[in-house]
Amino acid sequence: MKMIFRWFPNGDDSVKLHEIKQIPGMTGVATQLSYVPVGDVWPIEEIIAVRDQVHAAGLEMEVIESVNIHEDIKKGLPSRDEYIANYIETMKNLHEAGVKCICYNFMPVMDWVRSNLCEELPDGSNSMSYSHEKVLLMDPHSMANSMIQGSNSFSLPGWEPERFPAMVKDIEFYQDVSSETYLKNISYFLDAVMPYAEKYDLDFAVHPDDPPWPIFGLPKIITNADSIRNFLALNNSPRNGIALCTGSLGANSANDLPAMIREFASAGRVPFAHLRNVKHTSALDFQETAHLSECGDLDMFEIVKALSDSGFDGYIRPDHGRSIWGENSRPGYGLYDRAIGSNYLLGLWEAVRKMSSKQ
Ligand code: CS2
Ligand code: MN
Repeated sequence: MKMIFRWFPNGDDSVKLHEIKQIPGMTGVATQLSYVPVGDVWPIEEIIAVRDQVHAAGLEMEVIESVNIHEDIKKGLPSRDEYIANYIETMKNLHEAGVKCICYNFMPVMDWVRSNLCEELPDGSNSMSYSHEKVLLMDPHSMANSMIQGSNSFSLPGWEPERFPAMVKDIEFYQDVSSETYLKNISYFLDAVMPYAEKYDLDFAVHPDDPPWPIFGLPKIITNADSIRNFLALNNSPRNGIALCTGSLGANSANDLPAMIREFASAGRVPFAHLRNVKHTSALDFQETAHLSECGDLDMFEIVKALSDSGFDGYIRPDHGRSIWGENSRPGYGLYDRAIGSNYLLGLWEAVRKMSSKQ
């Protein structure tokens, strides 16, 4: 297992590499060329320049989060072949730079959605929250505006401004796309890239839908154990895996995360885990919390134990943290709370490993 930290290059992060290096147990970063337009090839020189910067700080760059998928691939348009060819070229370049795992998502139009990026918690810290009722009252533009306004001037993953002009039309397009058709479009992509994932030794980790239920009438495909089974069955390459995000899947209290981990990690299909906690405020509402089990509704001990018992040997990163101690950062991606969270998770990992070796 390797503990890593999400970091954005080119000055687009309040957190510095040397600060990440000072977090005990941290081996590397999950990063991305966030400024390359979705669908373009990532130039090898630029990948290597970022990698060298990461290496100079004494960290590894084995995970990319995310190489995003062009909307034409998701829509199944004829132009998808060109974008898939570019994706494969990017995979080759990442492999040459020593990357081992690519995290991505297949969420149509928008990545994760929250109704509030800065909700105050009882202790005076703040974190992101989701109210389904509030989201239903928003149209895509007001949603995009509220995300950008709450972003503290950092780029928000999945909310790149170049996506906005087409957003309403894209949402309309998907109103007639059934889940079956959408799954066929995913299958087409997987069939094209998996042979190269094998050739270039790249584990693919698809991120679950966040939140794990439909909004704006968009198809959702990775929300629970059944849908993950379907997704994995689309392509049986062992490289076709999931990014097990406990916060995204855990927003639905019906999801039994330790059971899901036991099933999918034991099958070798979990190369990457995002660990964070959530508190359900009602069936479709939740608040992100500190990582500690007692702060939310997820049992982080059981989650880490399930990973260890399943022989998990991939990457873990602390996912979204709270904003504490007056830190000004990209929402969910400050230094302090994620550093605390990572060391809590490493403590759990050490404990379950030592306990299991004594049995
Ligand atoms: C999010 C996503 O929960 C998360 O990890 O911040 O933006 C995530 O990085 C992407 O969905 C992965 O492609
Ligand atoms: Mn996540």
